[in-house]
Amino acid sequence: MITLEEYLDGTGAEQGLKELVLLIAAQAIPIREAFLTNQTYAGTTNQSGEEQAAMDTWADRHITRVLQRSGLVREVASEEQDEILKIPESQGEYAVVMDPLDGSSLIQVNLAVGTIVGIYDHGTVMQPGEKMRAALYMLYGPMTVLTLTVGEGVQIFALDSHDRYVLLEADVKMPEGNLYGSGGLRTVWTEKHAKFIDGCEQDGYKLRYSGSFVADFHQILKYGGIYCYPAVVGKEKGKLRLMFEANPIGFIATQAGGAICNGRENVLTINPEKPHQKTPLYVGSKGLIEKVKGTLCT
Ligand code: FBP
Repeated sequence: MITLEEYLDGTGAEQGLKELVLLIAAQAIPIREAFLTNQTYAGTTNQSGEEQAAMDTWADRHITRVLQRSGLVREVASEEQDEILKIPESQGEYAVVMDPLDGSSLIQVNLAVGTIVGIYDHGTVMQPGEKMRAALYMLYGPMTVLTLTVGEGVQIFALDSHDRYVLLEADVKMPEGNLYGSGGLRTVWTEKHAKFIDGCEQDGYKLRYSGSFVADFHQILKYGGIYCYPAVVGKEKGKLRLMFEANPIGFIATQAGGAICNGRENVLTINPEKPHQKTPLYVGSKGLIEKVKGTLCT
């Protein structure tokens, strides 16, 4: 089986980017080990006012420390840190955005959660998603899976018994499938979003919504369909963060032939104004994203 290193050596990725991807991917091992002793809540809240799980802050501190010491990264922006961390002493040219532990409300019930990462060059995180150099997520499920793009399609790797990433699936293409999931309570959905979901249900789509964006997206990547966290009444910006969640996942979806929008436009073209800004989010099979725009824009 092809290893992650061998795959990266076969791409056009420069040495620094290869090292950074390998370094970040390797953190799945200590993160997995930390679940056992970090089952509670940290007693603090993040910039979005959400209670932080102990694993949110553990993973955030751990990955930030590793990136600081790498000499490869000049800026880090995290869902669990209020401000962008600048590393002026670093010679590196990369900037990293991350959701250190997505789906943290599922940790205590042992369902799949993950780490979402986006990598930019030119040393700043305040760039549209389409400018990313690479994006990845580590999914902690029955297997530890790494889904990666360095701008040359999407590859899925799995950690083997020797803690090496081996290629599980190459050049993944997102099919036009029939799975759907939507966040937000139906009672506060907009009329147009409800109409879109009703249409999916009438067409026999199957509901898949676990409470973990990264786990739900991985199903959509493999089987096709759509994940939605819409604008709702009283929360017109939705819940998920543009820089830490929407952009890295949207970059991967687009590289796999899928698409992402906020109901009107491609999220990856949006210039971020502030690190923790939120966006309504629809990501999935291209045909379904066109249907979303067709429904929400009329
Ligand atoms: P975090 O766990 O990183 O805060 O992510 C947000 C999230 O948990 C997504 O993973 C998930 O899809 C969504 O929020 C669930 O929201 P809700 O509980 O409102 O359905």
